[in-house]
Amino acid sequence: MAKFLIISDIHGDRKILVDTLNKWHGQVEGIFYNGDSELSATDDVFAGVSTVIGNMDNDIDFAEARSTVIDNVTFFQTHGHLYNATAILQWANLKLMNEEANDAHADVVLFGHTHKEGAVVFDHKLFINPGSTTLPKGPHANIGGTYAILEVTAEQYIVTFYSRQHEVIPDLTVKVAR
Ligand SMILES: [Mn+2]
Repeated sequence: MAKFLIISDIHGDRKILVDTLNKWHGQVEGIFYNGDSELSATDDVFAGVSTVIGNMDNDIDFAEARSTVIDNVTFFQTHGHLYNATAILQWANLKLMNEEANDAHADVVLFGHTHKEGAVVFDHKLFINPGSTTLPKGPHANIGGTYAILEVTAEQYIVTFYSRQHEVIPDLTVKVAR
């Protein structure tokens, strides 16, 4: 079993990122930060963290997107604004990200931008938005901010969402077959 930490859209709230990284240090096989940190790409906090650029990031040294393979899982990571990820009345618009993810042969797609947490299977891939730790939107904004842990077992993907206090939000857990 492998675990991955996924966090996004801190918008300058460096403290929650440091706090969350400390909390999961040594317990995850990969750490993904999905954009809109408003920090420098070379900030110490990003050592060992896979990052991408968000629409509010000024440092052009952040990558636009990345594909990463860890433990036989291929991840496609991007913020979402470059692929029109924002949907007005739905959770997110996955169509353009999906085309890019197909080219990357991705199993799991990681994004942010909408500040709405969720995990869904679309076109045989698991799309995960951890939400924003700091400026949450959508029906679960009252939680006060979220991030996600993905567990990959031989048979399943399990996505668990956590609050800023690192407490599990049980109602949001998503389990899907691999
Ligand atoms: Mn944002």
